[in-house]
Amino acid sequence: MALKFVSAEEAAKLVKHGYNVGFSGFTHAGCPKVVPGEIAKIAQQEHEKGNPFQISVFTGASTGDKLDGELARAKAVKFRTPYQTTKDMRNAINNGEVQYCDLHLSTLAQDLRYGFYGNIDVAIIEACDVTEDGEIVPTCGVGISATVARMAKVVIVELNRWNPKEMRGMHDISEPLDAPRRREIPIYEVQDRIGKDHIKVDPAKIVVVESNVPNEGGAFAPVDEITTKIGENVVQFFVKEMEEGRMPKTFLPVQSGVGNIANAVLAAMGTNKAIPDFEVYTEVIQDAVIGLMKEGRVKFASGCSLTVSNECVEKIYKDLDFFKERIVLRPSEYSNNPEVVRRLGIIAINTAIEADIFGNINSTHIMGTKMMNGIGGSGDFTRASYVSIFVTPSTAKDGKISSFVPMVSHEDHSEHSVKIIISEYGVADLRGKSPKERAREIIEKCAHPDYRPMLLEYLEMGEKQGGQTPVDLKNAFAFHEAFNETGDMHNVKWRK
Ligand code: 0RQ
Repeated sequence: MALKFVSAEEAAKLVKHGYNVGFSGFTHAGCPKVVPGEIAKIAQQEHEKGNPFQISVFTGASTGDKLDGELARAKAVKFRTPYQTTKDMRNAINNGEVQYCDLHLSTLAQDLRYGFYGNIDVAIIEACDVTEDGEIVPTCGVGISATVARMAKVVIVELNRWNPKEMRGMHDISEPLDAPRRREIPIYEVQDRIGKDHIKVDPAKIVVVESNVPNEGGAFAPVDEITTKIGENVVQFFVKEMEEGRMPKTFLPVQSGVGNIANAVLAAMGTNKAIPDFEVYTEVIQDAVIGLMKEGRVKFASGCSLTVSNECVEKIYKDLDFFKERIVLRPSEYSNNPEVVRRLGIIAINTAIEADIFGNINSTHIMGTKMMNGIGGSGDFTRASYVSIFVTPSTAKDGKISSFVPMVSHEDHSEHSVKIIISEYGVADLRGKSPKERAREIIEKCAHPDYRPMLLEYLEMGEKQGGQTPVDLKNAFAFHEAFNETGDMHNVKWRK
């Protein structure tokens, strides 16, 4: 059956007000780049006529500006899940225009199948190839594509020729059975493949839009003094763990979060030869992994997306035979699956916005209220990992904010899941410690020296209250209040 080709403008008309729309991709990688802009135009035209036009947006993770940015600026989004990172979507969430449900990324595809959000009306999938019998080959990100493409009544394929169709073979696509018939996920080693190299749908529901648009991958910030020190501290921790027999000398697969700090940590791991050549089982594969793969330091990477700079993706495309043997891109419910994470003994390294002195982590909210990005995959990995690590610079905003506070203003990862915290000052090992012991460990090893006396003072006030966890409720948010009132946490005032 011949595929139906239409313009982006025509395809966008298939999306109606009130629809649930599922998009491909994971971070900017693999997201559709031309149809969302046309949907935004329709929304603006309808709004000008006084008509409502808003959709619910379901994706693997965050997306690029051509998706979240364009739709948010056009006020075309009613509901958004599970993760976002663009400035305009973040603002729309924080000013109440968009209802945002921040979700563990591994759960969305399954929650959609279980009907928690209703049907998917239209799926929009970026592909490097599509065949007449309905085989769709994704590009740099997979996310929830297989599920939304299967569930949707209409599948708009953005055939983006910027990506070579020889990418076929890099993906491993399947969907698990739903409860109560789910079986084990047969990934026993990082490189195991359990699915197909494409998404398969009924070709009758496909319409194809051709495009040729580069990815939106910006370059990483150069590694600075603080991120370098954090990276070195992570490496020192691993070396000690191996020396003392708590981590196998052959090492374990690594997950690392997204962003500059995570990239710097991986780079530090690659440089230090005390760390053996290692494997990566993660969600986002960043530039550092690709560089280390070329050097033979990273042996294999399983991920959900190639979240790399355009310069880096071009290198991958020029050397596809090499990279197809060393990279597999999976749906997020496999790349982030807690069953697999626990089985493989993954080392989870994620970044915190703030940590409290008991080891609770806030990954998402600034001063407890404003959404930054979302929990992403950090929870999928942290809870199930062999050892969970959170990294953060000891301060933010020129030292006016301490990343270590008496009580987190929002909690994403609890003290029960967090094993190690690392800042540029050192490594706090929370394993086997009571809350009081953890507090001293975090203050002494990780907090900025400026804030240590204040944190110790708080701890002593808490200890006077008695109990297992030395919390002083009157002063638990004194650091945050000082920042909100004076713009600087140094000006903390205790309530007596
Ligand atoms: O602000 O952007 O204005 O400069 O937060 O912080 O230090 O540059 O670090 O880019 O790695 O982001 C936790 C947000 C860190 C990210 C978070 C301000 C700081 C800066 C960014 P500016 P940095 P990063 C894999 C796993 C949750 C999801 C996750 C994240 C900006 O890593 O979203 O882990 N993680 N996913 O100044 C006020 C504080 C602050 C603060 C930092 N205490 N108070 N502002 N900032 N700490 C990815 C996926 O799931 C796809």
